[in-house]
This record gives sequence, structure tokens and C-alpha cells, in this order.
Amino acid sequence: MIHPLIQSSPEVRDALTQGRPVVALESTIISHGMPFPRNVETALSVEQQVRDNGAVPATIAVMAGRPTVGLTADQIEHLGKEGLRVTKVSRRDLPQIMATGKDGATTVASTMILAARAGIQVFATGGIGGVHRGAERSMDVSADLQELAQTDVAVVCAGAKAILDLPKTLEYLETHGVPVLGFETDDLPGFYTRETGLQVDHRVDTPAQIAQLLRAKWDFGLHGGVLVTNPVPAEFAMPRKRIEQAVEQALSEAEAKGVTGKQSTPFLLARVTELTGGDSLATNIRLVENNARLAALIAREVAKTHT
Ligand code: PSU
Ligand code: MN
Repeated sequence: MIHPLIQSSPEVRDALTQGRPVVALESTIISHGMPFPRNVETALSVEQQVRDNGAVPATIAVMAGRPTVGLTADQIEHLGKEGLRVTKVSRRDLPQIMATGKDGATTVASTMILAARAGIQVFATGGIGGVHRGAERSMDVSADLQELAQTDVAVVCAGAKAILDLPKTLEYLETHGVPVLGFETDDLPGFYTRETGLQVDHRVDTPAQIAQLLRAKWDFGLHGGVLVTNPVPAEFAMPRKRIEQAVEQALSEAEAKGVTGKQSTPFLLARVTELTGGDSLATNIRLVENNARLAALIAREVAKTHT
């Protein structure tokens, strides 16, 4: 069941072999998505949220070339301290990092790959990558979307980030057959905000409903992921105007500096954090914790449906 090239912690391995609920967590958000030491504190508190809600957390990365599922606290601290010196690893980077024995922080795309090869079906993150604004010129479309198209993992997020072109991101997901669910909402959440004015495909109101949909999809051989969007709790949401202004400014700076490719998302996130005086970072932390809680509840329901 667990791919032989994967190393896993004893806790995660035991949970998986006994069919107990496990939630995958990514590591690009640690090395590239937040500053030290908040990144390490957040990664550990997110793991705690998963535990408090009855599942086992499995933070995922590549350590010295080994795909690793279930990092130790020391490994999380290492990835957080090294920050941008750790390679951001998406699908296309995995072979190089494995072959050369390096450390890699996994994105949503590569975390899904490692999760699936370990037998984990539920994954919590902050926001997924998507179709960037101006993609009709740059062709910048995150590999996260292509992974959702093919890999059987449910990804719980707070929506696609405000730095993206959300209507185009939804079009891409529709084309590739990825269901976009809204947890207790009809409106697509906008990461820092609860609403975007765009519609999700289906509203769901309980973790059990989500587990039923996952079973129906995968039992019928409809391969690929499911996006579960979970709005940030109202008390932590940001005013839409404020975030939009920060995003516009970050985007024009990125354009002026010629920031492209894999640098784009980390650059924009860091600038938005600076421009909002750290408020967006606080929101980011709260929404990841919120997603971890929901993912744990979904993983419990999914575990019940295994016989
Ligand atoms: N969302 C966040 N913080 C992050 C990311 C997403 O709140 O750091 C990361 C995720 O790892 C996601 C990646 O998979 O950005 C997308 O990068 P790109 O657009 O280069 O595919
Ligand atoms: Mn990109």
C-alpha cells in the first residue's frame, strides 16, 4: 500500500495500516509561504488541530532525496529555518531532488503525489495554485490544477488565492473534471475573504456528505482530486477592498521586476503580507488551522467507509 520509496513515521505507518484517519499537510507553505518562526509555529499548531479532531497528521516533504510522509518536529523546524534555501518542489522537480539527495518543500501538486502513494486520501492546505492573472500571455497555470485533474486526493483549502484569476481557475477545473465543493457555502471563498461572488459547483454541509461524494467518485474509477473549499471564519476574514489593493500592487511590482515561474507565488504572498502589515499572515494562519480541522473530520468519515 505504501510505495517502497516512501519513508514514513511509525505513527503514520501504523495509522495507515490500521485504516485510521490520516491528513496530509504540505511543506512549501512552511519554507516558502510564511516567514520564520511563524511558519514553524503554524505547521505545529496545524498538526495539533488534526490530532484534536481525531486524525493523525502527516506533514510531507522530500528529506535528503527521500519522499517523506510524517515529518518529525525537528524536520519541520529545519524546513522552516532554511526557508527559501529549500527547493520548492512541484511534480516536475521531484525526480531531480530525489536523484540528487536534496531536501525539497512540496507544493500542493507534489504533496498530493506523495499522499496518494502513501494511501492518504485527505489533504489540508491554505490555498491552491491556479490560473494566474494575465495567463493568456504568460501561460502561468499552476501544476496544482493538473494534479487535481489526475490524482485521487481531496484537497481542503480556503479557495484559490486572490492573486489568481479565479474565473479562469474554475474553468480549468471544470474542463478537467474536478468537483469544486463549498463547505456550508454556495459562494466560492477567496482565501482571505469568505466570498468572491463566484459559485461553487455543489454546496455540502457535513463531512459525511463529502466522504460519500469521494466514495462515489473513486469507487466508480473517476480518477482525480476533489477541491473542498472552506471559508475562513468570519472573525479572521479581511476586507475585500484592502486585500485587492495589496494584490494589485504586488502584481504590478512582480511585473516590473520580471518575477515569473515558480518564484511568482512566493513573491506575491510575501508582498501581500508586507503590504497588509502582517494582517494577511494572521488570516492565512487561521484559515489553514480551520482547514486542518475540517480535513480531520472528513478523514474520519472516509475511514468509516472503508471495509
Ligand atoms: N497557498 C498558500 N501558501 C503557499 C502556497 C499556496 O497560502 O505557500 C503554495 C502551495 O504550496 C501551492 C504553491 O501549491 O504555492 C503554488 O505554487 P505555483 O503557483 O508556483 O504552482
Ligand atoms: Mn506558476
